[in-house]
Amino acid sequence: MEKILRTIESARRLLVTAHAEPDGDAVGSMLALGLALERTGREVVFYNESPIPAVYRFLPGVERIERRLPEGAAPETAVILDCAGFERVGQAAAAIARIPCVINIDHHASNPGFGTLCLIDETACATAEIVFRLIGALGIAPDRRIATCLYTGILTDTGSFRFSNTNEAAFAVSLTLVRCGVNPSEVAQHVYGSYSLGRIKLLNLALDSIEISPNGKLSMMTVTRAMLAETRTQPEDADGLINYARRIKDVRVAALIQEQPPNGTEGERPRLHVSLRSDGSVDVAEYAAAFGGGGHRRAAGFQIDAGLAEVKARLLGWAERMG
Ligand SMILES: [Mn+2]
Repeated sequence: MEKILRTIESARRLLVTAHAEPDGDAVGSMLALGLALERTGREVVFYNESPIPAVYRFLPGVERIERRLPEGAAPETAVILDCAGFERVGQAAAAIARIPCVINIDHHASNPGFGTLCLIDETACATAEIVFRLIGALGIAPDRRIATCLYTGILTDTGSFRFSNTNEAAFAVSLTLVRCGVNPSEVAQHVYGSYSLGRIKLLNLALDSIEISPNGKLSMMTVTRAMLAETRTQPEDADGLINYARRIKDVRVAALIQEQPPNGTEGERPRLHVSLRSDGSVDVAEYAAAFGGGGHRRAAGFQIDAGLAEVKARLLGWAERMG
């Protein structure tokens, strides 16, 4: 923490980024830290390779997030937030690796500790909790904008204070953030209040795709490109749909298998992204790690170059081995 504070204090130009296909913690953490650093007169580039999900587009500063690294920006320091592995920043990983100092701030237990400096606290409920502490240690009092970003990170990563990572700090930090001007009902309305018609139609198709393993321990939900095209939705509209598959009685692990957007090469087979959620009795991070993925005991994911049928067969085989 001390070294990170000194490094950030001495930097004039910084890049803040988070994992591709960002969730509320990724977007909230990068905006909060970036806005706080700008308040102290530093130049900040906000970068994320993916479109920001519609439900997070209300966040202050969200219009500043670039999907391409601006040419000639030359930041001295990059702060990578909420990334279980360096490659999670996406295609700009190689360019970011050339930035002289890379700071890795995260709460995933599987984080290998990449970067020049790292601050990994797996007991933190969200990366936003760590960013809150960091901003405080830099002597910056969060204003309403910064507080709203941090609160959104904590709210979404704890599943509205329902998941097992909901700790004392989730409430203590949230109390401070509310005192800084956050309006919890307004944030909840943005994040959970409204679904577009397309997203409801996608939910319908996704629910219809649910398959359960013969022993009832695993549920699988599939979102294909054809479903997105039919409902005129974007990949990020599938965010959170896995929770429906997870809530089924007696299911221990839910898997969301999602076809990835095309990479532009002719005749390519869609890559699949598999998100896993567990009730805590099965370590899904361990399973994901076998495919080069990562995450937490109860929430993890990986990418795989294989057909849908093959991936389903593998998952079903795993379900059979769940004691
Ligand atoms: Mn997180």
